[in-house]
Amino acid sequence: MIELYHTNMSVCSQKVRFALAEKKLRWEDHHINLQAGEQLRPEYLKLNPNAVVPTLVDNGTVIIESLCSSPVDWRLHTRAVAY
Ligand SMILES: N[C@@H](CCC(=O)N[C@@H](CS)C(=O)NCC(=O)O)C(=O)O
Repeated sequence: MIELYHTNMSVCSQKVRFALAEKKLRWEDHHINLQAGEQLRPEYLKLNPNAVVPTLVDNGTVIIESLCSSPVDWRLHTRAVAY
């Protein structure tokens, strides 16, 4: 299951939503309210220590850079980075 932590008024988040829509992938929505400082909550910082959105979690693999999830298949990319 893909989970996306994002916010509406974020171009970085929008790029990932576009990629997910393009790939016709279903995802679980976790809205982060930046104005309320939700990106600074300890549980979110465990996922993304940079305290920014988006954060994509794909079956336990955490991706915190939007560029890694839009132009390429992040599953392949993650494997490429790992080696
Ligand atoms: N390089 C990161 C940058 C992410 C980023 O800067 N996100 C902004 C929104 S577009 C953010 O979360 N800002 C939170 C803040 O400034 O507190 C990416 O592309 O994923």
